[in-house]
Amino acid sequence: MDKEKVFQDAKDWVLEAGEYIRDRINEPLHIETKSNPDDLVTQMDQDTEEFFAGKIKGTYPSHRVFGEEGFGDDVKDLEGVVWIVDPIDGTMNFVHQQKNFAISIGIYEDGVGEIGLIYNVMDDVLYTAVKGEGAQRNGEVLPELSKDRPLHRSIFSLNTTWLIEENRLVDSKGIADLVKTLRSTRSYGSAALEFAFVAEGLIDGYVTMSLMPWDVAAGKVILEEVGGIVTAGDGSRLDMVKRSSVCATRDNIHEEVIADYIRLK
Ligand code: 2AM
Ligand code: CA
Repeated sequence: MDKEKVFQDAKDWVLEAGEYIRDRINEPLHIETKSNPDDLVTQMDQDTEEFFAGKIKGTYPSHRVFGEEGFGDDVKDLEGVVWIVDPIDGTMNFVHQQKNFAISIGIYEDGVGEIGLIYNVMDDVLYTAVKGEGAQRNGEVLPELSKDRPLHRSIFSLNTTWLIEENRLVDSKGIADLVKTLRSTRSYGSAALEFAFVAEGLIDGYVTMSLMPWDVAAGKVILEEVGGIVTAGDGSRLDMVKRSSVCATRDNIHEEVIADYIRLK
């Protein structure tokens, strides 16, 4: 693919979609639920994904679209160019707070993450990366992350769900030990923004036991461009077509977190 042109188009479309959402943020929402009563989706999630699918297919007919709301293709592998799209990441924040949500787009070619964009819509902050060319925040280069700070001086974002003993995915005692070791924890409610905040150095890591590819795709590209490490919770390579656990941190603490704290069930 023509990486520069695809990047420019993606950026234009993300900003356009963001402006559309901001203009309508105070209008009444049409909310439905998906897998459970807390799994929310709005007309805005669907309209925004439809907007991207239309732009992508109209401009790049050979590219595939892998999106949360199903307006794209039925993607089972990452052959060729695949746009992995979350039209609104942090839908619960969108519904309850009308802020703290993001548009997330990762563009992969033959399985390799080449372009990542995360747009914090209400704050008008755009994080971008092109593989091999570094990452930026609103056009300003994001520096490489510290390799010195130890785990006990680190802040992680983490959902408290993983501290509940009867959760199905992880040994909560290991996560509780991690919380005790860390300087502190945060919880932002948008995986994409959590990756972006690690890349920006606001937090040092993000650990979660269940994400879909569209929650991760852009964040992985952006974080890796500033020297961060993104794997599944057991340290293995992320499978970008399946649900997975995720451990995304600065370089020097990643192994320790995997080896000493995350015990997947
Ligand atoms: P969403 O808002 O696009 O659905 C909330 O902690 C984060 O996890 C959000 O990024 C949210 O994405 C994602 N998320 C919510 N429910 C999820 C689920 N069942 N599986 C994977 N990711 C989920
Ligand atoms: Ca979403």
